[in-house]
Amino acid sequence: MRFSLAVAALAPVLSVYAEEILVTVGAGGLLAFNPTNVTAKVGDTISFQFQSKNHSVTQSTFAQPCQIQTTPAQGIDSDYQPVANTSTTFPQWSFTLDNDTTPLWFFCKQTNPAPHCQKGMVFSVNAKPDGPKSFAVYQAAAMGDPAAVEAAAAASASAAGGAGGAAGPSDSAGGAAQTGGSGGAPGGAAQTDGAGAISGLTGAGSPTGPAGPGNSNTPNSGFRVGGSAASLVAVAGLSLFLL
Ligand SMILES: *[C@@H]1O[C@H](CO)[C@@H](O)[C@H](O)[C@H]1NC(C)=O
Ligand SMILES: *[C@@H]1O[C@H](CO)[C@@H](O)[C@H](O)[C@H]1NC(C)=O
Ligand SMILES: *[C@@H]1O[C@H](CO)[C@@H](O)[C@H](O)[C@H]1NC(C)=O
Ligand SMILES: *[C@@H]1O[C@H](CO)[C@@H](O)[C@H](O)[C@H]1NC(C)=O
Ligand SMILES: [Cu+2]
Repeated sequence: MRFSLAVAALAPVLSVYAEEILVTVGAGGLLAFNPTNVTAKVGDTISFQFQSKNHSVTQSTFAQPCQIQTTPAQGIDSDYQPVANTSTTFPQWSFTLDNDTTPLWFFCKQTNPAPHCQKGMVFSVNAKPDGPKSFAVYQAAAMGDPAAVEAAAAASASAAGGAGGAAGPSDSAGGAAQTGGSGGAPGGAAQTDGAGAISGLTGAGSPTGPAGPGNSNTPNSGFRVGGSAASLVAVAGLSLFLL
């Protein structure tokens, strides 16, 4: 990856304006993300807190809401994040946006005992409410509404060659992903997906584990998770700016 002084000069500006957007997953035992859709800008971190059951945040395309994206790049994926129903700490996973002009689409890949995606457990970033690729159409298509399925396919076909879901967290070439605050507890074997953006995805320790040294100010960590909850952090793109 290239690193330029011009980019370095921007880093303080970006960090001042970057926000952390919090999204709960399965809050109240529901099969839902809350909020269901967010607007974010380059440098913002979208942080998911898994509050119940055994959900995931998995990137799809607009056209196929309940399948992980495989082209033009492998979709990012928190993988399953089980939460014991007696747990008082919750796993967390996040990514940093490196392109805010292309909407991103996500679903929960849990299929046991029934597919959560088809029950509407989907989420979007920067979907345009009034465009053909809206969150509402995406969710309806996920739930199998025939008109929405058709509309999703048509909208994707007409966008082919253009966006196509190209730019996203999975696209930051070189995968300068950096683990943020992982708990210091044992048992957290690093998991590597092999795909670009989540090459740095690292499993944290157990949810009850004490915060480890990873929680302190790692100089090039684009995102930091406080507290003792386990965290899985895939930071794409922005970490380059903070090197
Ligand atoms: C979470 O769900 C996955 C997929 O259904 C399953 O393989 C895994 O065992 C579950 N984990 C727990 C702790 O229930
Ligand atoms: C907790 O989970 C177990 C099985 O995983 C279930 O049998 C039990 O009813 C749950 N308790 C509550 C309070 O939801
Ligand atoms: C998108 O999320 C907002 C809350 O952030 C909600 O008010 C709105 O209804 C959602 N859009 C759709 C289509 O569900
Ligand atoms: C964002 O993605 C779009 C569509 O792939 C692309 O045209 C645009 O150049 C990207 N923007 C940046 C800043 O990379
Ligand atoms: Cu789910």
